[in-house]
Amino acid sequence: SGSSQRNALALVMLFFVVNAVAQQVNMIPRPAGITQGEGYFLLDPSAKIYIADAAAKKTGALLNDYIKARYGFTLPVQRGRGSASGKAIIFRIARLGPAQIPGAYQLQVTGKAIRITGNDAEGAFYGMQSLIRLLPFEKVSRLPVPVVQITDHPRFAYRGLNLDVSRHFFPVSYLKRYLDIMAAYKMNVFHWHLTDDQGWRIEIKKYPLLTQTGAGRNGTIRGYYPGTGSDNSPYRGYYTQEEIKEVVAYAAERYITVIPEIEMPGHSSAAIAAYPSLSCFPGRTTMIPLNMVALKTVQQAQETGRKKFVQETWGVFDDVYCAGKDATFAFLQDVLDEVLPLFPSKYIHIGGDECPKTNWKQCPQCQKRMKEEQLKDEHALQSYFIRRIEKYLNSKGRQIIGWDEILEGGLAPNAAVMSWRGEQGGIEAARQKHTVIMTPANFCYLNRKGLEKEDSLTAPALLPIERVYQYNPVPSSLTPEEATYIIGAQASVWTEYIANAAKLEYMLFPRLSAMSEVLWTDVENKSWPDFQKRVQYEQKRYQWLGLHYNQKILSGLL
Ligand code: TNX
Repeated sequence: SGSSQRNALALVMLFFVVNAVAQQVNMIPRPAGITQGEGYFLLDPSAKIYIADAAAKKTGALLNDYIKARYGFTLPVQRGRGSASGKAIIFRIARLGPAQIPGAYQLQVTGKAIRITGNDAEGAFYGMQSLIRLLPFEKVSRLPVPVVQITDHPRFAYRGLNLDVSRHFFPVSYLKRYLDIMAAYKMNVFHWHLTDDQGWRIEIKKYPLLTQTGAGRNGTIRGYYPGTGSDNSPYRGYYTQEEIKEVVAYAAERYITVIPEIEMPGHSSAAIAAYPSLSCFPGRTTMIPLNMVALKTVQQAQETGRKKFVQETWGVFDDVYCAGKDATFAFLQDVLDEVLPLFPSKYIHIGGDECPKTNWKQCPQCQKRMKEEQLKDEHALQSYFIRRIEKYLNSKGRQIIGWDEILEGGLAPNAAVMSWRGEQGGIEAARQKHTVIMTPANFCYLNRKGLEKEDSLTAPALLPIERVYQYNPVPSSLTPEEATYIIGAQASVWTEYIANAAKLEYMLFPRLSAMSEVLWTDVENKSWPDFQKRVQYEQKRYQWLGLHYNQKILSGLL
């Protein structure tokens, strides 16, 4: 009969799916311990999700959301520890081992039940993410989950990824996807680069021009953005405070902390375009790097009679916040007063990188400040600037992160350092007993090209996937005591040449898969040859999730 033929067909298909399972325990980042058994748990709509501990409730719901979105059915969710009869996925929270590492979990799959035990709520979440990795890349209604026992924990507490939304803007809908991607790779800090020379992207109610003027660029410079998708057209975008809250809440459900970056004293052209009095020289045209495009920008500015403008070219600009005026600090404190309630993070990133001292050298008010404060040079003035902001943020119960330039002229007393110009800044900060996050450009900057021959215009320096994979955020020159100051590392992606989500993902993958293992997996469990095999399989996952990726990097590994 037709129905028995269909049954037979279903069995044959199941056989193929189940056979595929044999190689399917293919985890990135690689877990601390993994033992694969025989057979599988058949996940179908008859299974139930049990929440033994209320703290795992949202995680259970997120698993259900995933199953619904990818396979089209949902499971009943109830409180409790599961029943003897029937298929069960059980979420528990229980102390795992003496080390009590935040985020540790166990995932146990038997023929009858799937048990996810988190050391804490985030551990249960990572156990759920690992379970998702065991599900097939095919829309079926009976999902064979291989029998396996996984015991796992993260290596670092800070597992970061940034996004530069100033050079190019990414809407909230995409940020949610970005956060989902991060969660799938067990990353837990989203560093949101919200302000820069080419755009101010966060609504500040007290200073409406920051977004009215600072969130747009004219796009009149012909042909300067080849390959970025935004050639020659006006460009605008910012997040309302409501949208920011939405992103922070979405991240929190995925155990991701959002750290905002408000850049100072440099990279501040967009703010200065909105409020020229923030500059040492409000009446002067912003100086820009000397190349043809820059000259055009100056001409254009002169023609329109405007002295200050949101930058249309990439680079480092001389017009920075004036360190001599108290009004600069009043402005920044007002801005931070609106930023803090939106972001519950312990840390606030205040930038501090690439601040030319050209204006400060010529500015009478800056020179006066230096005399009064007995600052020996402009680096000391920058240090004064950062310390003053630090003091303000500390008084509000927060701590600052700054790029490694904040070491110059003396580190603010409680500052954490993000080391980007290599590892030296991080090493020095750790020796001074300051918290460090490593993101050295030559290992962690995924906006750099992944292959010698790139298909699209991309930052010129080369960062091959093997170098990303082999990166160890704890430099061997540190003593074990000093090494405790390295709380983690970050993959960074700057968007000068990344105008849309497809390009962004193409730059991230497969190298972000490698980076996730740098952040999560203990050194002794890492293996480049083994990773090369797993990342080939990962390709199917990229396709299943609709992620763009650089296929040539993967074929280059074969
Ligand atoms: C340097 S990384 C910068 C960014 C650029 C990046 C890539 C850092 C602290 N500063 O402003 O986007 O290089 O060009």
